[in-house]
Amino acid sequence: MLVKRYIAKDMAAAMADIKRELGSDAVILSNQAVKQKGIKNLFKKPMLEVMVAYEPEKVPFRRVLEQQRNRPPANSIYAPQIPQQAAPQQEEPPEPVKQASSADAENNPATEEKLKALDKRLDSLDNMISGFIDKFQMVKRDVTYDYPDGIEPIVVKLIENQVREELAHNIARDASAILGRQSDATAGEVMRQLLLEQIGAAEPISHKKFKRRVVLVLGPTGVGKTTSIVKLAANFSIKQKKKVGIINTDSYRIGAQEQLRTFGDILDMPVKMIYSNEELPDALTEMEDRDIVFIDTAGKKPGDEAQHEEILGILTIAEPDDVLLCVSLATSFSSMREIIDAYGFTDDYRLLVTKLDETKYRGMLLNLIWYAKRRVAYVTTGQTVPDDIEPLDPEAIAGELLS
Ligand SMILES: Nc1nc2c(ncn2[C@@H]2O[C@H](COP(=O)(O)OP(=O)(O)O)[C@@H](O)[C@H]2O)c(=O)[nH]1
Ligand SMILES: [Mg+2]
Repeated sequence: MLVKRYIAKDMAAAMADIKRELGSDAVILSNQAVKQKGIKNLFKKPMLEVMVAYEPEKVPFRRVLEQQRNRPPANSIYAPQIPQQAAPQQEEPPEPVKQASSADAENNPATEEKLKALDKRLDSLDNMISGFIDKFQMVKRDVTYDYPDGIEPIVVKLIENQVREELAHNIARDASAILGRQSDATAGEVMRQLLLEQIGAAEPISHKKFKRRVVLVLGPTGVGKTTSIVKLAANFSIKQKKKVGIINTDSYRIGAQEQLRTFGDILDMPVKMIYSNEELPDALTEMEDRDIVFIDTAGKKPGDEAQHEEILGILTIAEPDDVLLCVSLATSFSSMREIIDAYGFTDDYRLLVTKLDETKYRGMLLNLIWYAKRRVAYVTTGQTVPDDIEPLDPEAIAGELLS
């Protein structure tokens, strides 16, 4: 990764330069106003300095050649640092070679798709292996469990649906105790009731009249935060006729900003991009007339200290009414645990569980609720905006777990 400095008159000009030069994958590291040196600049407006990180291999080859040939654009004073490995000596691009280079591979959408598919298969393998281990342990311990009639097949079913073994047995033990006291109850009924208790009631966003609601959405990269915000924003504005606004604090991916702006235009709602927490109070003031304001955030690696600080800053400034932690169900239990642990510092949140369509195992949802000890606000079931989102339906989930 290389870092490059841009100086421009404002953020819009800087972004235009960055996008033209480095493409949509460039990541903004920081921005600050800078006074230019020299007496002639003494009374001029300060310029904006933007630091950008980028992968040289992701800068399209054509752009590297253009950078070599062209002068810097008029509104940015930067020193082009053309990376050695990306800058060929010859003027013309070389003849295409049969074997694709790794840089080509990274830019090739088909290869990216393949990598994503591979990632998914690894996650599903991880889930399958955990399931086998659970089942194996279940068989091993079978002899030591002495459940009343009808409980054991349900425990097996739950484990087949990828409910953690420990959790399935906890529920079975509670059910056994209840059945010991109430002889007229059936095992199926009691287990279903205990599952419903474990799943908990849905807690979607509840908007009250004359009070603006601020909803902060957190979670790792790629889980579906932005897509879910767009789905919710569309539902609230189209179906419930609410005035909705979106503040995007994810200034890292330029492509993602464009995606949100496009949706904002289609839905005719304000979308405000901010580049640091200092801009948040003004952005919130601008959206004072809205019924609901969604704050989208950047996802970073679990345990990232800078992210921790940034989120704490947003929590303090925005004082959100709802904090939703986005977790994808198409993840292994160990990854889920890592995410929940990483966001432990935000004490009062609910879950927004995405990608239910990517796994048939509803046990993962139960495991997540059990480990996080939080209620679920919404689940998402696909990529279609605005349809593929709904408040959690505990009855339906319990039904699927028992089928
Ligand atoms: N299959 C499926 N894909 C989803 C769902 N929600 C989001 N996605 C996809 O996940 C990818 C990342 O979504 P995005 O909203 O950009 O994630 P963010 O980085 O958390 O903001 C996009 O390709 C979305 O279309 C879902 O419920 N099901
Ligand atoms: Mg996003």
